Amino acid sequence: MKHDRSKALFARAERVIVAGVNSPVRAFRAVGGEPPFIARGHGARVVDVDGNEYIDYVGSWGPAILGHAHPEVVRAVQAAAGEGLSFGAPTEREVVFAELVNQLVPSMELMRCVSSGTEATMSAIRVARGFTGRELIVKFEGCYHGHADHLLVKAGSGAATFGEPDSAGVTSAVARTTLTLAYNDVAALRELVHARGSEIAAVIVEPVVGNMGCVPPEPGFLEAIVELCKTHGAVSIFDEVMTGFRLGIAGAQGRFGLTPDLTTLGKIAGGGLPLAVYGGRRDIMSRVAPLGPVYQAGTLSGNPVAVAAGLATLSLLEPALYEKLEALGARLELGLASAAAKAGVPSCVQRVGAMITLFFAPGPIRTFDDAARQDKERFARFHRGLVERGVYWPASMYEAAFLGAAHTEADIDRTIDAAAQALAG
Ligand code: HOZ
Repeated sequence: MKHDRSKALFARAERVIVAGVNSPVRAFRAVGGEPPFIARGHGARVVDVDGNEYIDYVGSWGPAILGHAHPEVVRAVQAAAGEGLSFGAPTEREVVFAELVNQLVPSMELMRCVSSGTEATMSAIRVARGFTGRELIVKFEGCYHGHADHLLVKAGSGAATFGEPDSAGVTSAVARTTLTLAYNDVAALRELVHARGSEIAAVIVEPVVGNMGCVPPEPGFLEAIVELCKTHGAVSIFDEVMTGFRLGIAGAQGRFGLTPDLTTLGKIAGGGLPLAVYGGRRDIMSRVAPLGPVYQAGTLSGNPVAVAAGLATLSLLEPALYEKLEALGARLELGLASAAAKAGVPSCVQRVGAMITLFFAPGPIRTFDDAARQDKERFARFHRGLVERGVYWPASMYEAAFLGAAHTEADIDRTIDAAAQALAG
């Protein structure tokens, strides 16, 4: 595979963009080598500027559930763009979009559109604090909720990838208001909430973690969060930026039959454009300005082109899609597990629906500490082996891979072959 044009672009990029990329894991520093620069994507494939084609399991880190450049989404975006890019005023499509989100995720009685997952989680925390009049928030180690200061504490994703789970630049006063616990540790959660429940504004969680690899909740964990928050007057927040519309049409909360107080959505909700949503209980969301004193605003919030992409995407989601993703996911899970076993690599595969991770450590992986025990070098070799064989896989052992509607059984089988070779190498 030739990468001349990517290499030249990366050299130019490094001179003017931090590490040559606009989001850390894209730099490939955790896996060695340099990132291919993507020229275009169609369906389940991306093509780099040197003409190399890859089966894509990054899927823009989640949004691309329908595959890249889905014609109906592209048409909707083009039509909306032709009518004007941004007005900073309400538009009809925002209403239709919010009504659809409410219909698909009924816990979101009242909501606000923002432009990124970070904004959604940051705003959800603020409204939880404004509603309860309390300061503390509880998060779980290895969960990543965007890069707002109070959420960059024991964070997963790129923060964990580069050994900075507690980012520099976050004041100790802010960090002290975030209490952290191990994911899946119901006993510790119970103990903390019993001791300090009257100070806790919110408990925020990725209902299935994607930002330390794919880590499912154990039975009773999410239930305990919702229940304990209810009992102690705190706000439960399901951060479904990654899981929303991915693990089912009603996200993780639909899959597990739970009703959090607040939910954050992004990625698929925006169909590939910058759009995210936070919302939930009417009494809580009624604290947001101008109904209440919690301020949040944005020039590009509910941007008409982004809403058009989100609306077109959500309108195309149907039960058959999730059945297909489940079947493809099971095929990939089985194939990766048996390839790793044949190669004698200590590992385990964890999957929930269309989110999957091959961990380079024996399972089960239940917590961030488990995920951190992986063989980093082996993962890096595996990643390079996949990319060389035309499989575009997340460049961090802390990021889940994603399947989409455009993947085929033949893609999965090719990926398993590539993985078997990469694991043997
Ligand atoms: N933190 C994002 C995934 N969990 C990565 C975003 C990106 O690099 O685009």
